[in-house]
Amino acid sequence: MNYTYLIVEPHVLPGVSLVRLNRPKELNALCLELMDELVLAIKSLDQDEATRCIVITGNEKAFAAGADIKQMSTKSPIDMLKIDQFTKWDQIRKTRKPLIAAVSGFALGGGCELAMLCDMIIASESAQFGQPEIKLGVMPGAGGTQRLTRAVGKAVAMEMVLTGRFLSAREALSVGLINRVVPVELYLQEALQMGAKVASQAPLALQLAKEAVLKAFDTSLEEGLLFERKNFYLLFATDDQKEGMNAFTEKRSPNFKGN
Ligand code: DAK
Repeated sequence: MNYTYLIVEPHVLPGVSLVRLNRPKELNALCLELMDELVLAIKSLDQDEATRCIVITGNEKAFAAGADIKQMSTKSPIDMLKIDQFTKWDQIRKTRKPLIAAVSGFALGGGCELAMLCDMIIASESAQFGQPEIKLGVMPGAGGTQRLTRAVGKAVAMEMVLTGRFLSAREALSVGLINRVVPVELYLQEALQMGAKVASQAPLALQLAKEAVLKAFDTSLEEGLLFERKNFYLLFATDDQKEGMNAFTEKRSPNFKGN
């Protein structure tokens, strides 16, 4: 598949595929066409057996500066309803494989929301995270009030959402929004290495573990523990559970096959 707004590099490392947002002149603003391509690319990698982890990145200057304001500015509520962007965002949210965002430069509005929709975020020292929609007379619409608040707590989320203030990478790390900050020249490599570490684990265990962690966001502790337990039991039906435990006993590296 040829993409206009993405560069997709399958299997850049064993089990790791890379999706680069590629609309550099517009700071990777997430126009509708880019979002369509992103949904397609992620869906096809999610179905690709040789991909066990997906890394999403932009470029040094911008991960993504948000939804395309120029494209959005003339839309009516009915246009928005018909375009139904939420379904696309939901499709990305339902990706079974782990998603890692490698962020440098601006991650604003929908860009910050896209990074937060990923399971982990590796940032360069120049990364800036923000929800500046308030300055446009609107508010976040793709998780910026919900995922952000769950990640950083009410005080920081309110400040970001109500004033539009950006967080530096260091601040984002200190409030728990991201996993790691590294020098600019290393952020992608670091994210890919993290991806490779993830990809070396048993795929079904990854899928069920991701599901269980995400469950913690929308359930009670009691229900979450029950969900976790069922996923845990289920993994004992996999070949990879036998392989992982046998490999430990035999003092060798496991060879996970995804069954
Ligand atoms: N949209 C369109 N174009 C953008 C853009 C954006 N979000 N951000 C930057 N650009 C374009 C600029 O217009 C400029 O294009 P030209 O004028 O050269 O043609 C080019 O990228 C370079 O930008 P600047 O010249 O402004 O560069 P600077 O370094 O001076 O400033 C900046 C960088 C990131 C601080 C600035 O560009 C900026 O403030 N950008 C807007 C950031 C922002 O407000 N982002 C939030 C957008 S609202 C939804 C899902 C999600 C959303 C909504 C709905 N549904 C599921 C329904 C999300 C909404 C948003 O993200």
